[in-house]
Amino acid sequence: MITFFNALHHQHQGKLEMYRGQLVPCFEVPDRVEHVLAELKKRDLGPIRQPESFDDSALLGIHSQRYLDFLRTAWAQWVALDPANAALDALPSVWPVRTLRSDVEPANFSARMGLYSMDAGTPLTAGTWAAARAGADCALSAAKAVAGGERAAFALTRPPGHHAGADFFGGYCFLNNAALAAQQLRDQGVARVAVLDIDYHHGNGTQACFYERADVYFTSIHGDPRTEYPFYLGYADELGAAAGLGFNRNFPLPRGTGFAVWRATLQQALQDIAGFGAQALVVSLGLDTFDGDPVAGFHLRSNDYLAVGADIAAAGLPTVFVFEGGYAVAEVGVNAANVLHGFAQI
Ligand code: Q9C
Ligand code: ZN
Repeated sequence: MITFFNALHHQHQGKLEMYRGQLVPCFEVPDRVEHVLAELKKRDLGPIRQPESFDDSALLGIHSQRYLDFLRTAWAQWVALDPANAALDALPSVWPVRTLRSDVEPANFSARMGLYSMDAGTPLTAGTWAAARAGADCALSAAKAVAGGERAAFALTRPPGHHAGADFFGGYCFLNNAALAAQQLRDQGVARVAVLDIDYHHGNGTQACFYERADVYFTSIHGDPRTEYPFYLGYADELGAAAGLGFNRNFPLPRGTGFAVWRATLQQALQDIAGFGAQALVVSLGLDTFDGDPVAGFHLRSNDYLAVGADIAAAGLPTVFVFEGGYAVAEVGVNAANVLHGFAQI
């Protein structure tokens, strides 16, 4: 397995996120991928490389031009408002909800932040664009390697991606790395691609990208959105629409779910992926299903992740793993490496 590592990831370093009426320290920290990298180096899981640079056309298969233009220039606009802003992160505080217009792009910076976001928990920082852009290159490189005949590749990057939509950020995500990988596999000639999202949180962004498409199947196992972020998507009755009807399946599970039920659900999702006739698989690899995760509520243990990897390998598909959530920083390296190790042993 080849790992594509985002050496620029630390350029995205949020300070505070809004949570229950307070600004609290960000959970999505650079140390997360450093722990994964350190653990990969201890094991014999294959080479660790820098990604290839893709041009923006690879992003435009998933994201809108105006969103990319905003992300690329947002920090400069924020600092232009007041030079003192350079010491702060930018957070949105107003959104175009129902009855308000999202087709117009106001000149006001705060209004534009709200237009292109879904929550106030995702700070935009000086290096956000550089980090997210290089992370997308990791996901695209991993997909290209797998399309080219590698059995598996791992995009080791942050910020994560699966909450980001075609034209919005949120849930600590800016560019949807898993969606970009799936689209890249399609562009490289793979006819049927499945995305399996095993982050604790529903991959609303990825689902939305492919909701009306029959060529990319999306399935997700996650905390029930009635109580868990992202709240407004991820329910069992979301089956796809138009040409995509029947190509989307969600498995919301109650907060508190343990490995036995979670694993049986994984088996069902993998059976569905086989039934779809997938020729390649993208795994949104969140490790926030871990028992000790500070923002989530499932109870998987470190050893369980070996079995997760083995179960995914048993599907027998060329596989791109994309790093997503997982906020128990001291354990996230072992947990991620266990999935990849379990996969590689089959
Ligand atoms: N105080 C990913 O795992 N809300 N995103 C958490 C914590 C947002 C998680 C509240 C969770 C987003 C990629
Ligand atoms: Zn998550």
